[in-house]
Amino acid sequence: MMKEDLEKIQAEALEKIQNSDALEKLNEIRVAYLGKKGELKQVLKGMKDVAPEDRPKVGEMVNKAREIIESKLEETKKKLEEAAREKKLAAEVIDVTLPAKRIKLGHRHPNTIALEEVERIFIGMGYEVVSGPEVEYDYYNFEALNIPANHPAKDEQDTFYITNDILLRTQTSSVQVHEMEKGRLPIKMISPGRVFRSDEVDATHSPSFHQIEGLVIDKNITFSDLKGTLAQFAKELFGEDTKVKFRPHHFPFTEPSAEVDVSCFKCHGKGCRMCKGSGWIEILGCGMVHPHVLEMRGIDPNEYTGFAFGVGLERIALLKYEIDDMRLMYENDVRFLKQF
Ligand code: 2NM
Repeated sequence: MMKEDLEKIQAEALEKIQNSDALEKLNEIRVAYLGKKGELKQVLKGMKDVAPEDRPKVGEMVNKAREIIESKLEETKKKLEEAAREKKLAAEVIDVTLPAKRIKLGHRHPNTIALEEVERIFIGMGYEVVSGPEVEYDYYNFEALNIPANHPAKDEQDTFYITNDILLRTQTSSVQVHEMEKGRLPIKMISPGRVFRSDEVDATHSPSFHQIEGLVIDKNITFSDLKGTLAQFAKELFGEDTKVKFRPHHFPFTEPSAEVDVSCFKCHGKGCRMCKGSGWIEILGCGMVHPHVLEMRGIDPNEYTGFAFGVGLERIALLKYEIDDMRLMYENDVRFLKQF
């Protein structure tokens, strides 16, 4: 009788184990059959009705059934665990053919992009890139450039003085004076760098901005060389169909001097907001190096001549990238920078 009960319990347990599809269910089955109040314990409770001589045998049968159920539970548990692991691995498979995540790179400042573009153009024409000190003697910034003591540019309103004769350079021509001083000719250089002027901040002014000045000194350098050079520069910077226009101007360090306009690269001369309707945009100042400037550096103006030009880097960058406020250039807001 008891044997049949046991066999029935065992068969039932094994079937339930066989049909279970989750680890939690196995646990429920374990409790229901092998637990403190489980089916097998109930059988053992019925031992008191079993004849004493049969009790060891019944005990052995119960143990046997426990072992069988136990091992089936264990075996099924392993199977379910293995299945769960396979499922997890399948879900975690990496598809190496998927496109990679976009890598976020930093951005070059529009000033840097414009500088590298200008440098590339002049290096292509055989120029050397030279830098010099931002803190200068009055002599290199003004006097050697033929700017006399009473010149308005020397006013404290315009120039940051450190002492009476030491200042923050207002132009990078000072670098070119140092270069001429070395006495190595010919010279073919550009000097990009930071300059300082005591200006109020607004959409087109800053007390600290950047300039690129150029200087060529050799035998037989003429105004035609200057025109050809700047025409080529304008074409490379703003496009092949760009025209240049030279307007007479005055600088103390060049004679003759000119301001240069380029045909508007936006409207191609028709007139638009960018060129304020004129079709032309002013981009730089230039001229033939004043004989007095050469003489002061010990260069004989009868043997050597030269041309020079100066261009504002921010101005180029603002134009090229159509930025309408120079202040944006100094704020380093990533939302601004990442557009370039
Ligand atoms: C300009 C315009 C015209 C210039 C002159 C010199 C030097 F050193 F050779 F005399 N360097 N740069 C120059 C000439 C700069 O900036 C608007």
